Amino acid sequence: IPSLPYFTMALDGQHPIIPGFAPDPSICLIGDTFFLVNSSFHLFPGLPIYTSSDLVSWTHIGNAMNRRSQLSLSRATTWITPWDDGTSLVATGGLYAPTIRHHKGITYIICTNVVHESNTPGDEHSEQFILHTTDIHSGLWSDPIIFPFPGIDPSLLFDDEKTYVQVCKTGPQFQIFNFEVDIATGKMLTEPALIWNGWARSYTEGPHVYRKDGWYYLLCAEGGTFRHHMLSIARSRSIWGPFESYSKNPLYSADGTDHYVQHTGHGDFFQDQHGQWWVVMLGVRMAAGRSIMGRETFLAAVNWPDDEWPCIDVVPHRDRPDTTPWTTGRGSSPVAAWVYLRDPILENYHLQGHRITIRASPEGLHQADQAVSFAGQRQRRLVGTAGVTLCNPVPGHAILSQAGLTLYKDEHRSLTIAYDFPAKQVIFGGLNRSKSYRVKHTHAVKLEGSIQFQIRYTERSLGFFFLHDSAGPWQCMQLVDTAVMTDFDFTGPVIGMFAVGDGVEVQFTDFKIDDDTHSDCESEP
Ligand code: 6LW
Repeated sequence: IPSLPYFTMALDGQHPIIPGFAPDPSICLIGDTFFLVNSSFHLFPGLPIYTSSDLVSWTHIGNAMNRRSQLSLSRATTWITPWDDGTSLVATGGLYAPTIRHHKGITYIICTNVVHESNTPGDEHSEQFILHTTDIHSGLWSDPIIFPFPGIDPSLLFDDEKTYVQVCKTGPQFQIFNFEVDIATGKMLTEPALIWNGWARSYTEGPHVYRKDGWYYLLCAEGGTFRHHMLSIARSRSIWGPFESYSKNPLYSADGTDHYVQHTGHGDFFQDQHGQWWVVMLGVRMAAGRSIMGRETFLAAVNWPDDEWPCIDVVPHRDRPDTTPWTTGRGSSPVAAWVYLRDPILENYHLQGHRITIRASPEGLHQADQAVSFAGQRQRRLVGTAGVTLCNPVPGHAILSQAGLTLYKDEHRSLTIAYDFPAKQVIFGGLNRSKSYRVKHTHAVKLEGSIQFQIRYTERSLGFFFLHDSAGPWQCMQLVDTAVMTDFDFTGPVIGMFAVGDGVEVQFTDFKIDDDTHSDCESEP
């Protein structure tokens, strides 16, 4: 590995380069800039794009699925189903596992939209789609070219004049298929052919193919995306196989180790400007059974001598390393960071400067069938404070039922602190996957003027606070152990404002997230 200025501890595979709800990374180099994309499931805009020139400092520049007309996420709902070891899997539909590639001046993203037809687990279908842009900085992406294939995690290989799609066919067994595609139209030019069953033969997914030294290397994720997650690899002289599995598979896994970063897998290799190979992969930071940030993106160096198999170079840590290279997206576009749920009615939101107006929806956060009024941002730091001021709406608006601040994962799992207007009280509400954690606390407050809400978070706990009279002090409504929000799930925490009621406009100001200035109350239980 050459000694590059940016080859520091930051790149040891133990610090996320994209923290907080950043699974299934894919990356490509365009000129001197790296572009990285993640899955986004039920969030709109979808498919966040991050850039970096040194692999350490990352900027969230925008989102590829950024017009409501591109695709509907109305069935990006969440199922809770039994998982192999008696726990439950929290599976959210929507945008899964994109691949980003650049070819002849055009940047492509190929991805899957998983549509939960109903609220019954198993009742789903998936559609694959390709987006492209001729200027990735413009944020102007095409409408999707949609093609049916019963699977997930499509990838693209530009191979001389041909373009191939590799995709995981789901079913009782997950297998990797390959077919030739007309990249301009999405038309399949060959029948899909099975090219690999995987090494572990357990949830073999997330395929990417790389041409190197006359070989086609096929990298896959296996073992399911949680405890037994891994990367495995095979190679062939032909894209159609036969693929020979690496004798030292799994190529990388944290399973069975005591490393702080667990569930590592689903990755993408790439070369930097100097020819050095790297891998981006997903993982979770796990401390005492808690991994509140969801699946995040990690980077590690890859040693890949000519004609030999690659080797992923991770420096293991048992404890949380003290420093993190994340720069909280310095220079990131504030507009890029805002997310809504599924198919939002964008006219209901005015996010200008520090003033935010949200038109309340009749549906609350626990519903997913229609547009729910919510606007938030991904939690990026393990320790921080999110806060907002709720301005007293026009008096007499009894039809406004609740407005406040929430840490939201999906319609089954959220923690909220809000003002309940008809009941004239501050209300904390908490719901988790097993519904074992279902609490509600109220505190009578006659609202005159505004009220402030805060969520203070650490790796272990979440504190829900409010301040009515700005002279203080802050009052704590509830402290929550983060274990109640740690699940085998696909998504991650998003913190934002919500408003439930009948079309009333609610005014908020001064929304902040990941604030690291310490406040006067301790949030550790
Ligand atoms: C994704 C699959 C996976 O489609 O999780 O970790 C699924 N791997 O490849 C959902 O993100």
